[in-house]
Amino acid sequence: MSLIASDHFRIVVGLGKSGMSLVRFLARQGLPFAVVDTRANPPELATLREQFPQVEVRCGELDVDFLCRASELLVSPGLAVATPALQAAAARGVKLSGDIDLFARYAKAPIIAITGSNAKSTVTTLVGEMAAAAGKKVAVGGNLGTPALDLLDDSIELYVMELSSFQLETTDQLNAEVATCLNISEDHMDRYADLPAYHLAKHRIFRGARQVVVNRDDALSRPLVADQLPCWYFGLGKPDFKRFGLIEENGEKSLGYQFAALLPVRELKIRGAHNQSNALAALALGHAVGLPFEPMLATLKQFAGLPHRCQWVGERNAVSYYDDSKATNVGAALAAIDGLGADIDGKLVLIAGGDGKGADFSALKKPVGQFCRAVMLLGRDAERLADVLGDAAPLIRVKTLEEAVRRATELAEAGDAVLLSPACASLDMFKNFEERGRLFAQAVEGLR
Ligand code: UMA
Ligand code: ADP
Repeated sequence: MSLIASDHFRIVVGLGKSGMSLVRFLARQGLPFAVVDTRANPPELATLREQFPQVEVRCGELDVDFLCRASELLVSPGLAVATPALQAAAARGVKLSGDIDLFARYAKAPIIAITGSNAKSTVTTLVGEMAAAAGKKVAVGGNLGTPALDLLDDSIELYVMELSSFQLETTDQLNAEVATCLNISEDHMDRYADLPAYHLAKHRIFRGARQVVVNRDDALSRPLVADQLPCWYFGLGKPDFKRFGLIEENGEKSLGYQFAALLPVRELKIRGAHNQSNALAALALGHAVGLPFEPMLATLKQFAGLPHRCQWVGERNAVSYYDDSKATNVGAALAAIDGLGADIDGKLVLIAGGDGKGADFSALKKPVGQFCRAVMLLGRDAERLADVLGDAAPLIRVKTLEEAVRRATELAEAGDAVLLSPACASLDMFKNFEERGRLFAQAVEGLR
């Protein structure tokens, strides 16, 4: 029995990675559909024309009358549901949906669903590795890596999904076995009217969840769900019944569950309080689906972190260089400045700036004042950052990442760290955060 009606005509909105995964899925099911994209030349156009020449594609401004020929629009995450043409179609009775909704309808194995402003990729990867270590046939993806629909396979025993607020906007019922919103801080304020609107999108992850994992250090992560729903907590405080936390005994901190220490923090390769929180979240999620502690702890001991997340990339004259290019919002940069700042003997020379996505940078002023020797300012929102940072630290405007690394190196003293943690997206100057990180590492490599 097909789970979606075959007599309905659908339109895939957007022809990027998600759009192309939708095309493959609908074609596999033999369902009728067309594709639209607002861009004149969307990234997957050539692939679509080559592999599915029979599919109608319309590029350019969205035509509401055409959209209304569909019973359902499958909207890519890059387009907001609030887009006027999509809203006009919805007002005329067309259903708005997305790839994650479809994925949830077809997935036959339990889903671990992970969202949050930061730490999604780290925790998703960790839980995926824990499940594999426990011998499960696991599929990992979503906002990270492989699009959700491309993961569907009836032999899979567990799905571990990173989901963005963009994907959740079109997700009606996810029905996850366990869902979590790891943390909430301001991000994507160029897409959402305000923080509550962004929060609302993220919390759609809890729809139909059978269990939830809650960060007790972040009130905004707490879902509005029925009291009887099984709930597992994590946080940096002392754990209690059904809680994961940090236990301190004889001056040594350990990850713990309920009243037992599980693993000394010093055995983790990932550094900083934020990463201890991430390790605890991963343990809570794995425990909720019945993964044994032994393989989960073995995974934690081996996991060295993902590239571009506070990644050590080199040392010159007793100055360390860290690539935190994935810090595309203020919350992530705060975690790096506070975490690394408290960890090193010297001071930080920070490289920040880029596309601020409408964020309020003011929370950066205090930690910059406390931990930074100087700040190199780069990219479109450099002046907005400068206005907020004021006299917290000397501010130096630079034009390129290479210049930023060179000037930072001139200022850094032995024991200091040069930290690329931009608090901004990269797209004003780079292809993506990976390219920004790679160029930073190259500039460090090129230092004499
Ligand atoms: N776009 C248009 N017109 C359209 C459709 C898209 O201009 O008709 C633009 C969007 O505004 C956006 C870009 O095209 O700037 C890409 O959008 P898309 O929906 O085609 O993106 P995909 O290629 O399908 O990739 C998406 C996720 N991208 C976004 O949400 C922007 C990818 O996450 C994800 O890996 C992929 O689906 C597979 O699931 C990337 C991302 O940046 C890594 N995510 C954001 C983040 O992590 O902060 C949410
Ligand atoms: P996401 O997929 O949500 O963007 P990542 O794991 O890729 O999350 O990390 C993104 C950024 O957030 C990195 O700069 C990383 O150092 C930082 N980060 C990781 N964990 C946390 C946390 N618990 N709180 C705040 N920032 C974090």
